[in-house]
This record gives sequence, C-alpha cells and structure tokens, in this order.
Amino acid sequence: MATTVAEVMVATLKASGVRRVYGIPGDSLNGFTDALRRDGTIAWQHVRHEEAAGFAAAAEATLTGEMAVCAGSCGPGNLHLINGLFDANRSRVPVLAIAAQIPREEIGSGYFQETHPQQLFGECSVYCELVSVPAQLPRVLEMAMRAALQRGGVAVVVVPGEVFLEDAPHDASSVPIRAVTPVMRPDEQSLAAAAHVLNAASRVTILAGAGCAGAHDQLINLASALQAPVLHAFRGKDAVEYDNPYDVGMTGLIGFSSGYRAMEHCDALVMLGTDFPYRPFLPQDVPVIQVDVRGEQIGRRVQVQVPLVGTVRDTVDALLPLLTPKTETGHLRRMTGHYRRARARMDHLARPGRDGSPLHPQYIAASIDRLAATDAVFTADVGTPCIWAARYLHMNGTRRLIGSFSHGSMANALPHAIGAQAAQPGRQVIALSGDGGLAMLLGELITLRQQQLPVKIVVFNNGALSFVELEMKAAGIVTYGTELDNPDFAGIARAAGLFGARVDKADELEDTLQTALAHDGPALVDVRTARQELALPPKLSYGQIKGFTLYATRTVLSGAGSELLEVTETNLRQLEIE
Ligand SMILES: Cc1ncc(C[n+]2csc(CCOP(=O)(O)OP(=O)(O)O)c2C)c(N)n1
Ligand SMILES: [Mg+2]
Repeated sequence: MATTVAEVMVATLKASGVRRVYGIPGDSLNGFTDALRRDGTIAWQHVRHEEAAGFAAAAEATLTGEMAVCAGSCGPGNLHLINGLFDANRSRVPVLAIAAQIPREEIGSGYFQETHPQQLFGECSVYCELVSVPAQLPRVLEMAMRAALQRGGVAVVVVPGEVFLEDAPHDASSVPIRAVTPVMRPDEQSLAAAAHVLNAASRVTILAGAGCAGAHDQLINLASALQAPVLHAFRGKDAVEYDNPYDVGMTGLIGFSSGYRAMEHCDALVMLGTDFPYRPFLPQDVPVIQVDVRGEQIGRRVQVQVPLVGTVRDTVDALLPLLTPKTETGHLRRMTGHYRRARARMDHLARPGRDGSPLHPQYIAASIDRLAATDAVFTADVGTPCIWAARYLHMNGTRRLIGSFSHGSMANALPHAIGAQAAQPGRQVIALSGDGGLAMLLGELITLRQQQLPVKIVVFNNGALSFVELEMKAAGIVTYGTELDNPDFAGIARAAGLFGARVDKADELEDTLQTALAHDGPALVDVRTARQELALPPKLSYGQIKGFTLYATRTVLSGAGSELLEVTETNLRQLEIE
C-alpha cells in the first residue's frame, strides 16, 4: 500500500504502463527517485544533461505512441529540460515532466535555485500545475497524464521536494491512465461541401502530414478516387511515402521540385493531418480542404474553403462514398513523371565524389539507407542531415524517422536516439548527426555506454554549421561565424567506450558502416563530408538568386574567393545533369 506522495506517484505511473523515467537526480527530487528505487519496476534512465532527457522522452513517445516520462531537480535541473520539452510539445507527443521545486515555505523569497516552473514551462506544455499539498495527489498527476495523452503534448507536475516524502491521502488509489482513441469525423454538411469542391475539380493534389499515421489505406484510397498526387510534409514522411504509387515527394525548404510542382499546378488542395508552416509553398487562389483533429489549427497557413474536423482515418472513410471517382489521370501522370525525373537527378548526386575530396553527403545518406535494417529507426539532426534524411532515406511502413521537425532544435539526433533505443532495445537505431549538433550534447556519448544503448551514430563532419552557411548564401551574406574546428570524434567515442572509426575516403565508407552497424554496442562513424554542398530548395525565389549573386560578389571582395572555387568544385556534378 503506497503511503507517501512519491509512492502514490510511482504506483500511478506503474499502473499506467510507464517503464522508465529519464533524468538526473538532485536534492529536491530525491524523494521521488528513492521511491522508484524501492519499487524497482520503473527504470531510472540516467542522462548527462536534462535536455537530453526531454528529447529522449519525446522520441520514446513518438515511437510507441504511449506516454514517456522525464524528471529534473529544482531550478537549473528542470530548467535544462525545457528545450527537449518544447520539442515534445510542438511534436504533440505525450510526455510527462516531473519538475521538483524548492521547499514550499521558501517560494517567493529568492531562495537558492528558485525559479517559477509554472511560468517557465507554461509555453511548452498543455498542463502545468504546482502540487502544494499532498491531498492534490494522485488527482493532479492523473489530470496531467490525461492532458498529455488526450491533447498530445507535455504535462508538467511541479512538486516541492518535501511533498514527495509526506503522507499521501488515505483514500489515494492509483488508476491506470492510458490513451483512448475516439472516432472523430465531421458532420454531414461539411463532408458534402468538401465532396462538392472535389467533384468539381480536375487537378486535385493532396498534402499529407503526420496526422496520416495509422491511415495509410485511407490515404491511398482517397488519392486513387481523386487521381491525386500526394506530397508530404517532413513529419509525415514515414507515414505517407511507402507503398504509395501517388507519392511525389516533399516540398518546403528542404524538399524538392516535384512536391512543389504538384501544389503549383493543382486546382484544389486537400491538406490531410498537416500543419505545414511555410506559406510561400502553398498555392493561392485554389479551394483548400483541410482535415485536422484540432479544429483550431485549420486555416492558419492558407485560406481554407472547407474545414473538416476529425481524424484522417475517420474523415476519409466518411468522405469517400460521396466522391465521384475521377477517370482523368493527366495531372497525376504529369506529377509522378516529374517526381521520377527529380528522383533520378537526386540519385545521380548520391555518388562518392572525386578521389581525395571529402565525401558527398548524398552518398553517405544513400549508403546508410542501403545498409540499414528494414525496421531501423533513424533520427536526424536539424541542419543539413535533415535534408539528406528527407531525400535519401526510404521508408517502408516499418522504419521510422524521428527529428525535431516542428521545434527545429539542433542536437536532437543523439538524445532522440537514446529514447528510441531505450524504448525498443532490440531495434537498430541510427543517428544522422551534424558535427555541430553532436558537439552540442557530446556528453550523451557517455550515456550510451553507461546505459548500454547500442545506438549507431554517423557524423556528417563538414567542419561547419553548414545549414547556416546555405542560409547566408541565399541571403547574400558572406560566410561568418560558422567554422568548426573539430576534435577527433572517433577518438573521443573510443575514449568514452564506444566503437569509433573515421572515414576519409569514399571506398572506406561501406565497410566501416557495416562494421559499426554489426557492432554489439554503441558505435560512432565520423565521416569527412563536403562543406560546400548546395542543397537547392524546390523553388528558387528571385531574392535567393539575388542573394547568391551578392554572396559571391561580396565573398570575392572580402578576399575569400577560394571558397567560391570550393563551392564550384563540390557542386560541378549538379550542373552536369541540368
Ligand atoms: C539550438 C539551436 N541553435 C542554433 C540553431 C540554428 N541552426 C540551425 S542548423 C544549424 C547548423 C547545424 O550544424 P551541424 O550540426 O554541423 O549540421 P550541418 O548543417 O553543418 O550539416 C544552426 C546553427 C538551431 N536550429 N538550434
Ligand atoms: Mg556541420
């Protein structure tokens, strides 16, 4: 029978299927970690920086669909969680954060380590409450968990350290809190309005996002009825791309031309479970139908003619009988034909490169894709690794891709991999890391060894914050502040107890990757990668062309003309195939 507040909390988590808690202990959290120790069924998943705990919980929740938990001690301990929690909250995955607080009687006195977590976590959570008296438990915890699960996001329970150790209310009993999945579909009138628009259109395009998870059949059936090309937002890649004859790839800043075209040439757009944020990539002046479980999210990127509030699965099932199947296939054929050509051009770029020069990142990503397990989980750092993951990793319905797709934080790949691997120890987990991203949370290499997590890391070591350099080029800014003078990452990995290897030449890549993937434990492969690889967006604006011209001119004038030669040499093969 649970007697303290901490014991009631542990019992509630246990009853709800929680298997582990990521975090770092500390004075104010000791009552909670001690209750975990005494119970012994929920693992304490140690990390070296609380930010990693937030990211790891986000990845676990993304992968399993269940609630994941992290914890931090008072003040700086839980403040460090925040960036990882922003990531989880913006990806709308259920995460519970237990934020310990300074003693109740000191709140407001400027006490040692004092912060106000309800204010600090307010912006990255769907629920955030302070437990002031034991009688609030377990109700506050249950409400927090339900909010995280049903609203999709982060719930924070703030507990002053001494409260963990106080007696729980006599009638405190723990009930399991699990997600329930409602059937959610729009009313008949809205469905009829959507069908009216779609039946009158002749070139329908579908933009599909993460909301299509679990609705692959419905997506394909809709595309078939409408003879519509399907492009995806990045976060929808693993739910949309596979077994999909209607696939035309991705659009957006890191997408490619065929996805952009499919939107440019449509006469009606269906947005399915996506909050794709880049307005210039969305078509203007065509009717838009948007399907989302969160009605408040509809219409915030583009004017929507018919809002459909419901899950993709239930909404498409209800909509399909109202549609007249289209027989005209011209739009679909043109767009899939364009995609095949764009795909061929991208595959052509995935070549090793000239002897002695750094490897092309496209080749590295395509090699990872080829050698990875059919059920691998990939994580990709914000920066150019996201571009190469988007373009060269093939999804198959079993593989998963996890990233900081909505929050866009650097250094996500390694801690996301920690969460994925902890949740599913038998699965191959591969982190595509930037050299900047890896260095930012480098200490988490030690977590891999200590927690025996056999994550495989591939470092796209281009000696720079390369994505930022691309942004500078597009904006006409001379490269500045982006150089990275890196240490020997493979040596650091070995010193931390991992398998570590460095790849300088293309013909070493495949064997080294294979050895690392087969290694029975964590491994890091550090690959010398071209710094000046240009990753062209699907639509070059006049401003970007002007920006590049200005960048080139200013670079020569600043005396750094050799950088332009490197840009040219690295990208010559892109010109060959235009
Ligand atoms: C925490 C954080 N800081 C800064 C940025 C801005 N930013 C986006 S990508 C990037 C560079 C990433 O460098 P690296 O990890 O080496 O990857 P690369 O683009 O070089 O492949 C930066 C600084 C960010 N997104 N997140
Ligand atoms: Mg880099």
